Amino acid sequence: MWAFAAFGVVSYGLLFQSVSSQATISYTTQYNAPCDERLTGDNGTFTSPNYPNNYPNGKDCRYGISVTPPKVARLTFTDFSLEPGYDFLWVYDGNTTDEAYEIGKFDGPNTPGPVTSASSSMTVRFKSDESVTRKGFQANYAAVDKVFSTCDIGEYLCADGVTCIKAWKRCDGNRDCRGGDDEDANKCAKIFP
Ligand SMILES: [Ca+2]
Ligand SMILES: [Ca+2]
Repeated sequence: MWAFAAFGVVSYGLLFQSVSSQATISYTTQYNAPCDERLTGDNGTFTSPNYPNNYPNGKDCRYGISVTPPKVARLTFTDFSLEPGYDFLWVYDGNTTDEAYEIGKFDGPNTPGPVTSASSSMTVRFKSDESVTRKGFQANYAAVDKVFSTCDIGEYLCADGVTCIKAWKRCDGNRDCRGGDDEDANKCAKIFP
């Protein structure tokens, strides 16, 4: 009898937890629905919310792009106008918004040049603040072949295969490569035994 009662309380507790977390997830999804996008084709187009009309205030949108490996993604802006200094668009290499993987940050009225990832995925984040809006942006992406860099003498090629840094920046305590492989503890130990 007591054992059953206790079981009933536990299972009720679990049920309640799972219902409330589902409610949280669907609320979040709905809130971000007009804004977050997953783009999984090998090419596509996306825009800021409401484009070609002005974007709303207080938006924080993620566009997750994945192309077929070993291809990488090249992003090309066809229109661009954000409030300078307050509304921003960031581009990251990979499925992340970690600043170590940032490959572009843009604002203002000028259309940025193309941005290419080093991996098969790319994340674009667009954030507007609480006042003043502009038209926003329209962008295309396409799967392209990765072009590996050949670094000059005196440079180090990062693990992404495309970024060259000055050789003296290797193992100097600052993360200069995307992801920070220039500071890899094992490799640095070999250079300075
Ligand atoms: Ca703004
Ligand atoms: Ca470094």
